[in-house]
Formats: sequence, C-alpha cells, structure tokens
Amino acid sequence: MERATIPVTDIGRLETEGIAALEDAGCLVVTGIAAAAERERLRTELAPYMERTRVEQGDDPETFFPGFTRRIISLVRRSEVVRDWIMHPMPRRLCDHFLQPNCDDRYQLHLTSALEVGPGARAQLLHREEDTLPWFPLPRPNLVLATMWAVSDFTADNGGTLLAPGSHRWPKERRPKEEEVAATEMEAGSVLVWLGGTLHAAGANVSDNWRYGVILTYSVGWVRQEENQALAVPDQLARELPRELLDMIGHTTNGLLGLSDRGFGEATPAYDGIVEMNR
Ligand SMILES: O=C(O)CCC(=O)C(=O)O
Ligand SMILES: [Fe+2]
Repeated sequence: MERATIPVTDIGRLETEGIAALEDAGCLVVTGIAAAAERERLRTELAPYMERTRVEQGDDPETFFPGFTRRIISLVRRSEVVRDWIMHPMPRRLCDHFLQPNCDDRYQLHLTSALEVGPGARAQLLHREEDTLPWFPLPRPNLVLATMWAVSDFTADNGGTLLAPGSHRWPKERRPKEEEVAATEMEAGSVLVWLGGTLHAAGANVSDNWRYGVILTYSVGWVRQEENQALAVPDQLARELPRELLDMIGHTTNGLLGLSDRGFGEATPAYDGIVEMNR
C-alpha cells in the first residue's frame, strides 16, 4: 500500500478543490494564510506565558501530553492575533460547510492552545478531537473542526502533526497501519485543518528545533466547549470585544442554551426565544 498523504491547497483553490479534499481525507493543509509579521506578533504576545510554562524533562508514556513540550490555553485573552485568526474567513468558510449543517443555530469556538514540541518529545497518542463527545457511534456527524496554525515550519522530524487520512470514516476499533499515517510538512504561515473524527497526534521531535503551532478548534453550538470561555475571558475584556467575536466565543445563546442576564455589547435577547416558542 502507498504511504498516506495529506492534501494541500492554497486559498484560491479552497472552494474548487480544498473542501472536497477535506471531506475525502478528513485533513487538509491550506498554505500561505498567516503572514510573517503576524506570526512574530503572536510569538511576542505569548512569550511571557510560554516562558513561565514548566517543561517536563522526563516522560510518562501514559500521559496524553508528552514531556519536552510547552502548552498554554486561554489565548483569547492573551493574544490579539489569535482573536483575528479565530475570525479568519478561511476556517469560518470550512465551519460553514462542515459544522453549520449539524447546528440548530450556530457553531462556536471550542478550544485555543499554543503548542510547542521540543527536541526529544515523543509522539502523542493518536486520538480524535471528538473523543470528548462520545455519545454518537463512529463514524459520527461532524461536531468539531480543528485548525493548527503553523507558527514555525512543521516537518516530519520536528513533531509535525501525524494524521491518518480517511480515519474520520473508520469504526472505533480500527487502528492505522504504519503506512496509513502521514506527518504534516508545511511552511510557517500554513494552516492544517482536520475534522473532529480524524485520528491524529503531535509527532515526535527528533530535530534540534522547537515546533510551534496554535490549535484553534470549533464545535457545533449545542455541545459544551472544551475550553470554558466564560471563565477564560475576563468581563472587562469581554466588554471591549466586537459582538461577532463574542458570539463566536460563546458569550451568547445557542437556541435556548446559554441563557444569561449579563449580556456584553448588545445584550442577547435570550428570552425572546422562549416567548417565540410559547406563541
Ligand atoms: O500538536 C499537535 O500537532 C496536535 C495536538 C493535538 O492534537 C491536541 O492537543 O489535541
Ligand atoms: Fe488533538
């Protein structure tokens, strides 16, 4: 069997080729999305937090996150660049296609994390982003769409994300053969996209360089977000954020879920929905 490959496209071919390739393979690299200046700005914004992160100098093979890695979450409050990336038209177009049909109302931000894989890190265990939403049997409807923004280059030897193309259609028990797993190789500024049902993991880093990626995931609005944005984004900041971003991060209702009488920006008319239902 030939070695598995991850399809690659640029933004100009997203509609004509990219969407179909993502549907088919469950993963896709979109090149040339984040400019060098943005990536530098992001590194500067996150550096104070990354520097404080403890890097495990050993490794417990049972843990989900290997040693020799750095991870932080809560990026909405820590990075303006991330706020722009969350709302970028490319992932939103893909969410419109892959998530919106399974939404009763809207999709939402699910998780933000900056992930650095250091020299000596082993590969992560293969998993599906939807493993935290185990209710449906596999293959399940698309509930999550994941993006990995390449802040550094991603290579097969510096921890480039491993993916099993096609595994979003596999039953739960099926594990990939070695040749069914591909390592993501992409230049900084590219974005790897995969569906919540696709098996994947951070690769092992056998190089001398740190691999730097920002993972931003989205989910259908009727599931609980992986990252609790109501706690992660301080009220004072939320008051200053644009309504569209607040809606995306979940400071809003999805149908009748998420009621609150503390709206930021224009208050959400949460009770209008109930009034409508009782008419
Ligand atoms: O770092 C990577 O390449 C993948 C990370 C990942 O899949 C996760 O943390 O869920
Ligand atoms: Fe993952």
